[in-house]
Amino acid sequence: MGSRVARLAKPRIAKMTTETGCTKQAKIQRVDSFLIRLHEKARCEIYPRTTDVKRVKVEDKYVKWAVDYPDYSPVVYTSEGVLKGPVWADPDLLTTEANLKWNALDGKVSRISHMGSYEIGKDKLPRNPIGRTGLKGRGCLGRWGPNHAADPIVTRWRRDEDDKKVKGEDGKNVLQFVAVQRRDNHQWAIPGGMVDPGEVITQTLKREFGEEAMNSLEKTEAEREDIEKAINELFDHGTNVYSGYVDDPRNTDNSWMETVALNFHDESGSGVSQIHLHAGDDAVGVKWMDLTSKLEIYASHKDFLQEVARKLQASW
Ligand code: RP5
Repeated sequence: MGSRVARLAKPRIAKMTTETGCTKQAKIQRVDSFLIRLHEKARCEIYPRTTDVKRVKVEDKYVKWAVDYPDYSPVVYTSEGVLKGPVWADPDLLTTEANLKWNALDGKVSRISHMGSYEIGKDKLPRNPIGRTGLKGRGCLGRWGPNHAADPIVTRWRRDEDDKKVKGEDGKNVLQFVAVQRRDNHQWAIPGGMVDPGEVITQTLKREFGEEAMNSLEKTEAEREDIEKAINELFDHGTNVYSGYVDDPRNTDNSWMETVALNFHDESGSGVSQIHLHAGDDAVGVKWMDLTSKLEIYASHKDFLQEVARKLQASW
């Protein structure tokens, strides 16, 4: 697909930050310069975790809702698992009535978007802030509207046997990040996860990193305490990288992923770098991976890593 980019309305990050109870260390700042591409992965033909659910093709020029597209007839799909109504899913608004509070904190569930106020269509369903995806319903996402996640980007400088920083082709030092291999599609990714209702972002970041990159769920209590201590130290100082829409292949016209991505950098190589990595929970692999423009990873994660490389003046 084309590489066109769209600059979006300034996100209402500050409001979101207080409502999700973000702690001081992980304070979110607005990222004005971040460019969001027209979604591409959110228009992938075969819907994830299915073999035969095909999105209707939406050409670049028809992605934006503002462009008239009277013939638009998206395929309708919500997975069986979501329709069974687990705790993390909303009622099915295509078959039942429910009074969900759009663009607001709805009990403990945040239906507030980092992208500003989203529209509600004539069908009374929230509209994806980037535009059409070729699929109506929730797919395999639980929430109508934004589904909030958090992404911990843990980095260190790549070093050689003599402990010297390794340089890339552009003469800049090479950064590495902790990457996990996702169980659902085997793609490499940042070890992020969904924010539970009422949970603060720092809790999500620590929990997901512990479960996916350190396998904390399968450790003894004593080992878990050690992991917790290491994670608490590591996650003490984070810098904001991005907050907003994610070009996730699971997105639909009415449900989409949003994230808050923070960078936890081990400058000296004596902190995180010493942590023993062990894949667990939703991850089947974990490793330190070089940041480079050649990376092929999940959703919009490459964009977040490029931003980290820019901030730390690393090779890309
Ligand atoms: C992506 O999905 C986010 O950036 C985050 O990494 C991830 C959260 O979903 P799960 O890993 O919990 O499936 O959009």
